[in-house]
Amino acid sequence: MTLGRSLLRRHWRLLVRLLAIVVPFLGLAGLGLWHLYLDDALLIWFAALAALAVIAWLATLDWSGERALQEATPPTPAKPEWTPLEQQAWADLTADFEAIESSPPASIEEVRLAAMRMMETAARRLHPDASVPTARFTVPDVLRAAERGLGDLRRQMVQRVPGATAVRVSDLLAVHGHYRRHGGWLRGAWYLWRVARFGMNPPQAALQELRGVLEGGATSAAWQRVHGQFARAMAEEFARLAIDLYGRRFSVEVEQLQAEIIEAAPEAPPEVPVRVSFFGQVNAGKSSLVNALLGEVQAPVSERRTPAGETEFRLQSEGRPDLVLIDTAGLGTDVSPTAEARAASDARWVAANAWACDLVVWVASAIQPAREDDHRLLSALRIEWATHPERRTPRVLCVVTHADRLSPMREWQPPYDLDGAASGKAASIRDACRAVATDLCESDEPVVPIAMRPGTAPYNVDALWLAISEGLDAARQSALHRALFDRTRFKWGEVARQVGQGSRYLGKLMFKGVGA
Ligand SMILES: Nc1nc2c(ncn2[C@@H]2O[C@H](COP(=O)(O)OP(=O)(O)OP(=O)(O)O)[C@@H](O)[C@H]2O)c(=O)[nH]1
Ligand SMILES: [Mg+2]
Repeated sequence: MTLGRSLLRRHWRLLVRLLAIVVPFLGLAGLGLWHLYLDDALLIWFAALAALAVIAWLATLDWSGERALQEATPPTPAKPEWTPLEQQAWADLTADFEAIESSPPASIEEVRLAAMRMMETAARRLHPDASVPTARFTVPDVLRAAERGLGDLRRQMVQRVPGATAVRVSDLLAVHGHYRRHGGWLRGAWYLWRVARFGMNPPQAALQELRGVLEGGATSAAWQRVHGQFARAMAEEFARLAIDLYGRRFSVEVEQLQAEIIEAAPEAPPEVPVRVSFFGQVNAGKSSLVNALLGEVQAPVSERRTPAGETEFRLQSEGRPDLVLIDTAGLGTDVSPTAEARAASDARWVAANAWACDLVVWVASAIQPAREDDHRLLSALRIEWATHPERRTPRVLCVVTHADRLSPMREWQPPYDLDGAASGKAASIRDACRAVATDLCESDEPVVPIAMRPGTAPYNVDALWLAISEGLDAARQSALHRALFDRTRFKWGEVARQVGQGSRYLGKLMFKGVGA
């Protein structure tokens, strides 16, 4: 019902035009032109036809921009894997898409100008500080962009253009040649026929002429709309390429990256693993939480100690996502004497941790209500993330441990209904979660209560798995972007390899010739 209404609201002018064309002919079919003539109703019928033609013409007029508003194509959403900055570039380009749809470029020069304008918009947004932002790409990047653009175009043609794979260019040239040679004759014959039919049956000829005019108007309006939408689709495709180009997304092939990952760990799934960092105060329960997650799985895990002193565990198990769990050292051990020394140590901590993972699990103990360190460092992380919209930021998830140690202390009979909060324990757990949410979390970040009493099965780990899996898509995008970002940094080793291969190729050319 609503769909029908919205279609009617958007396309009522088209409907009026169609009715204006169709109704008189339906009338003709019912009554017959001859009867109209006999009943002296032919003039009335012509008058009705003229009135409908006027209505159809009025419907094509644009009253105070209302039509543009009603018929505007809804904006196409940005690609989910883009960074906030790339999403902004897409939003900037929306004005261009609308302009192109309402007046599509009519010449190659106009297409070139529109393309340059879009590239400039994307480049300025993605490289605001560069002196020549439009030149911020490498030659292999632009070749890769062209390869993808042309590949997409080929796919579209093969799928959507009838006869695209059967009709050769020579066939088209032959048709064009025939038309140029014989088109004049054909057009002349058509005009002759139109004059002749006036002699044979004047009312019918007049009707057919009128219908031609009306239909011509309707089809040209429809054609303009199709033309505009096609131009917009092309512009959007081009803009996607431009954003990927200036976002350096063509610098590394995802397939190449995956091949490297398989080479590094043949037994692992062929995707960039999502890195989950566990931060929190000393004794908050970070290591216990990592163990609780690892303890859930049957497969063995590999453990690795990083130079920074963290321990990384690769979690690989049937039915669980491929994750690297990073158990970090507790916060709050820094006893710097001065504010400057503390600020410097915070900055070092942020530099080491802000971009090292795709999901942050902030572990806060329900029985350690002093959270200044957590708040200060998490805020510092958020500031670092906000100042780099060109990168994908990790999601944050808060976990409240030691739920079993809340009052009443002696009671521990999970599971608890935290929404209903019937018992005193459930109310305490809920209050602890609210306190952590207020102290540390932003509105859309989940808070999961957990209890890991030594010697007993951990409570509520399933809810944590659920929260992790809900953020997993975003975390995967972030993992891929982090890997791409690391790979596009300048590397001396790669340059040395290229120099070696280039010199070997030159040597071959000089001593053996091209075919060697
Ligand atoms: N009762 C109870 N004890 C817990 C819970 N979580 C952790 N513990 C205990 O708290 C102590 C500290 O836990 P850890 O997991 O080592 O804490 P951590 O955050 O890794 O500490 P650091 O590595 O020193 O920063 C251990 O004795 C755990 O058994 C919990 O939910 N309930
Ligand atoms: Mg620990």
